[in-house]
Amino acid sequence: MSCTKSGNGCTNGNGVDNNNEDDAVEISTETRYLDGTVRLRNPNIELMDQDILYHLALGSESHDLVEMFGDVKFVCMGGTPKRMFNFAEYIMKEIGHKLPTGTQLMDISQYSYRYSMYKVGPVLSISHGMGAPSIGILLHEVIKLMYHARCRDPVFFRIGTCGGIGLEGGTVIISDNAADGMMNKYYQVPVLGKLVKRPAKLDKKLVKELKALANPDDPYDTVTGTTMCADDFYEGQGRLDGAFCDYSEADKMEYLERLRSNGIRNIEMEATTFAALTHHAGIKAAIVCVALLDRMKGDQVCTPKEVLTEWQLRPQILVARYIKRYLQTKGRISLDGHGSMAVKSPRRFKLVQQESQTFE
Ligand code: R2B
Ligand code: URA
Repeated sequence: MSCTKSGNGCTNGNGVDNNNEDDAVEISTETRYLDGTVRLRNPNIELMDQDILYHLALGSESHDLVEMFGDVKFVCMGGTPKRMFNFAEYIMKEIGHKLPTGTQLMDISQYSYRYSMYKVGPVLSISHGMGAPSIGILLHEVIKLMYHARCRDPVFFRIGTCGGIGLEGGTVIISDNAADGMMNKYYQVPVLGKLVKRPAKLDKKLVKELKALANPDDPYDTVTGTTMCADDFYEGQGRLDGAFCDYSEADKMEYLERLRSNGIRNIEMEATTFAALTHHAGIKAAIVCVALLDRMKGDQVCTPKEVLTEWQLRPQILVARYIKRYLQTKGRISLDGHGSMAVKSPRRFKLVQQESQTFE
């Protein structure tokens, strides 16, 4: 592989530019080597003699990450392990990927007991849990995984659920922007006692491509719009049914109307973190969610389970169309030669598994 690893290209990432409406993520030499492999914006990693991806139960010296993950092109994330297992099975059928006889899908991160990860040819399907801290930790480790595995120009998707704003349950929303509960289009996180703000930007070209894949015959609407990311399901989303509520229904409706008039079409809990960290890493990314209810009409999720299960397939269907179309145009609907558990050092392999297993 022709990738050079000299230079660090590290930036502090403090600058925020809300007005730049570039269509695509900037893929610069800071975040890419010439061959398209991921370049980390952290000079420390290549100086370490091993990098333990603790919450994934993987390590750069215990596992042969190039052999295991080098062919990954799409990383799909969603909240729950079950949904992401189902997605792995679904995408396997869609892209015609065959498992060797006598084998089955395995949760690669099972010994972490934190996230679940399945690999189906060029697709990784990973659960991210709920909220910014959970998806943030995962993104740090998955971006490093892309680097160690020398994946080329990977594309990330979040396949999720949300509350719609003036959109009925079952509607699919492709996020073209992400904003927090104060309508700031950035993700902010305290680092060394200072608030670091990172622009929460999504790839507008990818949004258009996804929207174009919505089929007029789909028995539901697919729309684009700004997604609000809350740090809480109840008060943070203006619900009246949490354990606490110090505002009236009129206050709630006034807030939701304000969101709606600012182009916000749905509320969930990971959009700004996902958009900001992928953007900072120069990774093309998109968020596709299904609304479980219209928040203008209520707060409780009371749609029957079977209906919710069908609705949750809808973002998966759209993302699968994108992946299939990509693989068809590249003439590789299924790839061989990568993907089984490849141990580099049995001693370190055992240690990484034990460490991930033992500690909280
Ligand atoms: C959507 O659903 C979850 C809360 O129920 C949260 O992870 C999200 O973004
Ligand atoms: N997930 C959320 O975060 N909010 C909702 O209203 C529904 C799903």
